[in-house]
Amino acid sequence: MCSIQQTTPFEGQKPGTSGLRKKVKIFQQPHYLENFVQSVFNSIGDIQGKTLVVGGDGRFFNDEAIQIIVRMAAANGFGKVLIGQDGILSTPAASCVIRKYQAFGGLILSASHNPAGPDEDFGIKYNMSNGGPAPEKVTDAIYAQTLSIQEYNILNTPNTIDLHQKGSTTLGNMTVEIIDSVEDYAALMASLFDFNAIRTLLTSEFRMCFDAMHAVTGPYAKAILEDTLGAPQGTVIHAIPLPDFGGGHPDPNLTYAKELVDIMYADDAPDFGAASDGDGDRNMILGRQFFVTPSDSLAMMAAQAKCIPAYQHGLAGIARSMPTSGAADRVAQAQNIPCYETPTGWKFFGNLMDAGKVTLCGEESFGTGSDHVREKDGLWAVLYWLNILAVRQQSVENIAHEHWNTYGRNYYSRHDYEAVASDAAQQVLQHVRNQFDTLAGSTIAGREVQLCDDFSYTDPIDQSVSEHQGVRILFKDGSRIIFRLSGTGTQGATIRLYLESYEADPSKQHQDAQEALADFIQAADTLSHLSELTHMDRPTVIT
Ligand code: VG1
Ligand code: CO
Repeated sequence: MCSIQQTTPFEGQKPGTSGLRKKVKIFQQPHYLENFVQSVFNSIGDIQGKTLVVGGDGRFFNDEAIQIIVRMAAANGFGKVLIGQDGILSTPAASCVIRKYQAFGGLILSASHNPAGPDEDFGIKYNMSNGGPAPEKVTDAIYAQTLSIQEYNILNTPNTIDLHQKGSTTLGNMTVEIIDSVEDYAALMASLFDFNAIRTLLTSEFRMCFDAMHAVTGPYAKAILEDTLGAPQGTVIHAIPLPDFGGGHPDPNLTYAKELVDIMYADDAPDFGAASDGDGDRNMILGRQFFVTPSDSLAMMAAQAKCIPAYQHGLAGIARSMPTSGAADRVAQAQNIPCYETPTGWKFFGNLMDAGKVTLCGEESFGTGSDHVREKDGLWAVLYWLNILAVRQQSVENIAHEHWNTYGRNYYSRHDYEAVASDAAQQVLQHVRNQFDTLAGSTIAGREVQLCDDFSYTDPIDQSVSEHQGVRILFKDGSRIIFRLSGTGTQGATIRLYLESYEADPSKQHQDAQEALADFIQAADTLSHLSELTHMDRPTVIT
């Protein structure tokens, strides 16, 4: 029944910031997915008899991909495959399941916040036995395999697995177990937070709205917020996962989660609003007519850790991705704990968490998480905020204002220029690099430049080095302008421009971020020639 299929390599199967993401049409080519999966299996050590977790965000092509992966897992000698019911596992739930059942690893099928459907995106990534995304040395090995692959193993059977029926079956010599997608994750959440306090809050006058954006978090949010914690039915909107996410763009930011933003800025707005992305690992936090910048959210969560049962004894340390603002660093300093700065992508946090060096991690891109799993976790962040609100009995806005008053405010914004021609995007970064020498010591928008560099990171645990992780202009007062190319897009290039300026004076902490950063925004364009080189006079998305 086991067959060896001849194949030839495909170009471009290089995992990016978070796995391999391509248009569905590319993944549907004969042998394309198979080549990548076999390359993973060839790169991760002895898999004989081991357990593999498989699940995805339910997007178009999810189920077909799972059927192929299961037949390949059986033919390659895995002993068992654990699959979320209906093929669904949010990214943090997959991480939870890998850890809980001590699986060898997992394949997560998602292109996260990218749109879904026959003409949109699909993605796949491999997570290790710690539940976290494979580090670069593994993704490099996978890529090398994709360039030389000649054959793959697949079970030659007309049988398909019923993904809906919970329980165990066999395929060849392998056990296939369909597990509840929500149960293990919900149990983990209950072990971290004060569910009684949150239930009291959610059954009081307090009102919240959670937008699942027709993506994977719907069933999780309904089960936990409505069924377990007593929030009224209807608290979770767009709760049913759809293969095309309802035609939307499941990216929880001010542009793509517009419906929620409108609800939260209306006169009768609820007290708390939140949204998650396609695969459930991102979160956006809103108070009534108030938006919490993700970098601030990380800092505020760290500052309030003692409110939360799981973190009441304090944090070992904090880690943030390089473009994330320095707000968390100030909290770490006050708590006398270390703060690490890593390249963009959750895979860089795994070693630090495994070594017990950090408890909380965050990215400016609406990602926050802790060592409870090895992925960022959208619903976890929402429960964390709810637990804070239940204990503090203050509004989100109040908590933010108090925080700024204590630590100062890091004004922050990210401007994305999407689907730019790749060579123009490279030119923008190169143009900035060419000025490194003259910029250092000069004054931009009234501030003195301390240093310019191409960010490079040496992992403190395994000493691996990652270079070219973003072009930085660092100012003496802690302000920063950063240019970076996205590693998750599937069309041309996306330039991300990150802007940050620190304000210690409480009387100046209540401006609109775009206004407070206006001179920086202008200066960034002048020195990079961004709008001229890309022919774009404004960003696609501003957060
Ligand atoms: C983006 C974000 C990054 C995040 C990554 C995966 O990457 O900037 O912080 O880790 O997406 O998130 P990039 O390379 O496009 O900037 V997810 O929720 O798409 O898995
Ligand atoms: Co995501």
